[in-house]
Amino acid sequence: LSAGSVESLRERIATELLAARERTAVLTGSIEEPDLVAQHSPLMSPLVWDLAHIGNQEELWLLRNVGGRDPLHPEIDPLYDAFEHPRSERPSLPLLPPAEARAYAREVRGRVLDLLETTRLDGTGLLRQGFAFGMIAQHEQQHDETMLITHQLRQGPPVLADRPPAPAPQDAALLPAEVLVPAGDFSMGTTGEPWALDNERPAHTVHVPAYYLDTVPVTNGAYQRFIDDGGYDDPRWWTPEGWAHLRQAGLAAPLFWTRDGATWLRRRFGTLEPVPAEEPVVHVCWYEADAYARWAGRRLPTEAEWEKAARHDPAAGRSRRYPWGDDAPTADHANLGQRHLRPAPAGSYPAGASPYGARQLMGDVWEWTSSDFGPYPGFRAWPYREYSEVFFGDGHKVLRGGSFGVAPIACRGTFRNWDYPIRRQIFSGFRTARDAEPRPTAAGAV
Ligand code: AVJ
Ligand code: FE
Repeated sequence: LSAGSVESLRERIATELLAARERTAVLTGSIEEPDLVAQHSPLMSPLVWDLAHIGNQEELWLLRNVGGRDPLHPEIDPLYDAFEHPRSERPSLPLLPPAEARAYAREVRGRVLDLLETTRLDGTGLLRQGFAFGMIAQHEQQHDETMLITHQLRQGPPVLADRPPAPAPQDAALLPAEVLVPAGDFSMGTTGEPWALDNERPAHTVHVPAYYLDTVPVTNGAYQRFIDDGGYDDPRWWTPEGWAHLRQAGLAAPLFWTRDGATWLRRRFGTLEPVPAEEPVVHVCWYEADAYARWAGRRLPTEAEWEKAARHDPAAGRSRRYPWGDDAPTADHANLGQRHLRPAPAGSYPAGASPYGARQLMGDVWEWTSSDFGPYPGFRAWPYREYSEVFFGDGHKVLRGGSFGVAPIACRGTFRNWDYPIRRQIFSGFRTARDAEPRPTAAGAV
């Protein structure tokens, strides 16, 4: 890196760390103390845990591993190690109270900004193009999305200021229902993206047979037709595991939906409102997405299909960072960064369309794929096994694209999220696909 680009990298890191901390302040500052220490769902940590965990990871990776500093408060490390205590146990731990958690995160950050001034950002390993700093800014933003999920699960009146919805799409009614992605190779994953995480690496060629993909995510209106058609009462559409889960958990509609006579209402950050038909459906589990797709005569896309639609540029014959190209997302490209507290109507963001014409692949809702979370060929756990490797082969399904609660720094065409197929407190939706050519049958005949 040239001296000039090292300096602009330093500035970019400082900006990203600040942006993450401002968002953390919104998520933890808008709420009363008892609500910071309470557990709002056994699936989530108390918000005050996320806050101190953010500071603790920052201290571990930047002050200790990069800076070689001694631990500030070694006795608190086990409290904030995500692998030491499951989320359901965290409220019973002797956690730092809110004022101390804030002071700790602030103390770490002050020292990190000093370290940033004196650190060589064009090193190797953790310091290759400032990787550790980028990883930590992403980590804070990932926990900010986690805290946003906790806000959504919390009962009681709203505390987050609602934001105006995204502008209504102009040409949604004119869009084709699906786009064709012709058969061919594409480059999946990345080797050169400086702040990509280990599970996105390395780049490798994948052949993808021709398929059709929904132009936009499945909407609430379309999902209501599945419900109205008895979709939750018909085992034909569900895998055996999905049907067993439906029965045991009593699934009848997306999470946060309630019926009021003939209308569906949803709870969104403390407000009960009619379900908007034109918005992508959110808060469905993988089993629901998979069942809807089968009911519609379709299927979920594989992870490779999703990524090819989002990144492959057929004219140039190469993969790009985002559906619209290589430039960082702006407010015209995608609904990201908690700018709106909801998905944007299907068909929004024409400037964010992919070369194949698919829209809203980035932002709005995480999209379930049919794929299990596993390593790419040549995967190497780095810099710690607990980010990805320990989750491989454990029944997690991959989600792609990112929700309205994902920050631009934590979103790329290669970014992989994962969760269990029963989970739906996350901002999860989906789109469907179908083969464009008949596939060989088991007998080998077409
Ligand atoms: C990538 C969202 C599954 O929250 O468990 C945060 C991100 N890893 N701290 C998670 C993460 C460590 C992770 N997900
Ligand atoms: Fe974490």
